[in-house]
Amino acid sequence: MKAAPFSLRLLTLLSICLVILFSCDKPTPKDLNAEPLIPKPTAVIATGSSFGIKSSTGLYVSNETRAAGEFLAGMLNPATGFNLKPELTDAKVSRGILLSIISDSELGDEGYELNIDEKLLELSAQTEAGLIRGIQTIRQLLPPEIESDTQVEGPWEIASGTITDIPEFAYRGAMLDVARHFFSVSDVKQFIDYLAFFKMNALHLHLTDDQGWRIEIKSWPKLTTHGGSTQVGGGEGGFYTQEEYKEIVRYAAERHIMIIPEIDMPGHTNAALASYAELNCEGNARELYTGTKVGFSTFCTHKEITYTFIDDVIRELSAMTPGPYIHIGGDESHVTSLEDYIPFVNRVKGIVTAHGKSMIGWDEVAQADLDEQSVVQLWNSPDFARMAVSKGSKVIMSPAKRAYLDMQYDSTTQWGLHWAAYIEVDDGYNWDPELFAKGVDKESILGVESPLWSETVTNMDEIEYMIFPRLPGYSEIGCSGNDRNWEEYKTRLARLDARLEAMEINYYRSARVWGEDTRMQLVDNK
Ligand code: IFG
Repeated sequence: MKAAPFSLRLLTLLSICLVILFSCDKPTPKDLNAEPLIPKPTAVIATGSSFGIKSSTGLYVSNETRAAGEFLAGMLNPATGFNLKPELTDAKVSRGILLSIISDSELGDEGYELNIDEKLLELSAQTEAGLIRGIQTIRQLLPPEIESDTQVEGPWEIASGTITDIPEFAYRGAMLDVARHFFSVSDVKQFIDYLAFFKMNALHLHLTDDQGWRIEIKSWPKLTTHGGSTQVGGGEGGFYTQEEYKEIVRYAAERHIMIIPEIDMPGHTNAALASYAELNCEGNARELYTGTKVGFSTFCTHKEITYTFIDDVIRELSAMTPGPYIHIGGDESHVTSLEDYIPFVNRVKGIVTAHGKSMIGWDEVAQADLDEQSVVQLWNSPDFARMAVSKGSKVIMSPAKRAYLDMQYDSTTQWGLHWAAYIEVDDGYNWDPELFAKGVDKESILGVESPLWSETVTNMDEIEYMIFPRLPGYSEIGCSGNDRNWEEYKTRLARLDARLEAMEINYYRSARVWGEDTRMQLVDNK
């Protein structure tokens, strides 16, 4: 058969190249409303197309948004293999990624707006914190492969449309008990990363208890050299030097997460009482304790040295804690008489405010003289929470039977306790902070915190098992208030599994979320 003339073959070849060229550049249609974002944003409008991030994509910032730009580039570059760098510009940007600070009082301190079309992805907020929250949404809008530390194939496409997102509660946190079992700085940083992913803004570190004192206090060194030398079960324990604590604070601040250090007192103080004989009423140092009982220890509230000690501790801690709060514990002081407990808390509150901080305490502290600066953390007694509200204090909602991450999912869970309740994933989600305690209404609620106590939790795998998949639900409660329902949320949570697996998270594959059958399927697929 006669070959087609050269010009026709050339024309055919050219048109094929053009088709390929344009088709690979044609943005993939995507539905922003179908993305399984957690927490659910306040408002999402999908426009059906997508924005593709490429090695050539410009990342444009101002002086105010440069740090957020660095953070975004740091999040994108490892998996994409791109070398995105924030570029200062005050020119009008019509293509690429643009981070802007705008004034829009609607957005408040942490709200943001994402405007995404085929050419431009613009993230705007009033503050850097708002930009950081929006960057977590960009992360969630990218495929799970974005979590890889090493380069993987793209494409890296983000569904187009607009997202406006304003968190409901000002305080959205979790607590890590590093006293019963000690966790390394890198474990704490990993925990912070998980909080940041879900737009939480507070990490409460339970630094001291009967079993361990975990923060170096230079004026009382034996607190850590002796009091930090063991833990539940008798292991070697550990502690954070002040430099290590400052590194944790820095790492958290980069993600706009405030650190709230807790020195639990007058109860839960055996580690300090074992370190310094003079802190004990009878003047003898106690033995170190590696069990899991509570309520058997107390500072000597009658001795002046106790308050000198507390002042030294709060002074050193406040100096390296930029956040507004110091948590003074106050829980389960079963061997401190109420007539001693109340003046003790009042005096410690005075010490905390003298060092420029506001006091948070577990709900028992509501029995003392509070003010509108003080914050009470409801864990066990709605009555105490109502007492706090009557004294003008705000309340952080951490009801043990709904929000304690150390509660077992059910009777078969290998780790955790169940004195308050078994908390399956839906139990942890199906409650409203503003309806939980009568008389503790929305305007009295500062926010929500889910504590992880570590009597039975010893490493990151076990931490992950207990917090995933419940932590995402607490972030949604904190961000979305009561505009939620389990049946809808469950479908988004179920789709988080690919992301959790990409992050190599050891999560509990709850049948409440993934059902029994898919569980079997998973086994078959392996
Ligand atoms: N209650 C104690 C914690 C811890 C916890 C375990 C509070 C405020 C039980 N106090 O919760 O120290 O032991 O679930």
